[in-house]
Amino acid sequence: DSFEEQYYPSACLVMEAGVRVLKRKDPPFDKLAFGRLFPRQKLFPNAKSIKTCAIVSSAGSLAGSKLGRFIDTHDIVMRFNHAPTRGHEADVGSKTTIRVVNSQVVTKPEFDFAHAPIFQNVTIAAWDPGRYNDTLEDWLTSADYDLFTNYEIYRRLYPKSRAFLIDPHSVWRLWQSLQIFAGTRAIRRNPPSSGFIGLALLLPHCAQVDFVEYVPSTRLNGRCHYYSKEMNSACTFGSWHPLAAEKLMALDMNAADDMSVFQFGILRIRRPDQLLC
Ligand code: NCC
Repeated sequence: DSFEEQYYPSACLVMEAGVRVLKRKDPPFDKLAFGRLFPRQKLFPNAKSIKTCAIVSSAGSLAGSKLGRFIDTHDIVMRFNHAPTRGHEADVGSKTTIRVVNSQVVTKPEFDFAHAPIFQNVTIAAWDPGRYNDTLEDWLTSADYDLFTNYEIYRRLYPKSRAFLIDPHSVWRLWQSLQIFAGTRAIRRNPPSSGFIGLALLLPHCAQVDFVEYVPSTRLNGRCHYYSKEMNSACTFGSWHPLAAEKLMALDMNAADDMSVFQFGILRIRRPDQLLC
């Protein structure tokens, strides 16, 4: 096989995973009372007016970046888990449109998902991988962390909230896309990180995504998060999630120059033209 035949744009692979939120009409939820908890709205109601999006990783090297103002200029700003903005505005901005949260954050008492202000007045996309190849029925009883209980509490407390569950099958399809990209190099048999899931969820809605401090810049400082003092390089390079492969794939999709990526810490990913895929 020639090289030409084997090459397929990474952004197309990510789009084809079709990362999505569950809807009321999706079987088996169309027949289950639980499915009526899903919001009727779309994930992004004003889809047509979205031009630029920013994804803010939680990386320690955002500390001192002064990227806050740049981040806040985007139409949509995505953040992860319980990553705060308060007290860090200069570096990470203050606007939050959507939070992608993992099922530990929904479940563990210390995050107080149903009441903490950080999870209010933003769109929530919560995910749990379940087991590879499980059906959605299985997932309801076999999630890694039972996110359903607190999701229900949250939705009943705030019926107007925009809190969605990510289709776990689509998370595993994204893992498969990552494996196709990695080729013969083996990747971890664990789901992608919230960061990569967030990118795949956002890209279909956004012509241009600026992913901040995902591929590490020269500010790399060994810290896990910008909001804590914990030192742990595994947060950046991965131990459980196939994080290094995700970042190589994201870099493969990048359209910005090296100065932007490695000095400023901004990766620019364009939604691929349908003709390209
Ligand atoms: O740390 P976490 O990730 O919340 O970070 C969100 C996303 O930012 C990117 N990141 C983070 C740190 C870093 N140094 N470099 C990065 O690129 C990653 O893309 C990451 O996904 C998660 O993905 O949900 C994760 O969640 C934490 C943890 O559960 C939550 O923060 C709640 O405490 C996981 N850590 C542990 O379970 C100990 C982490 O593995 C993945």
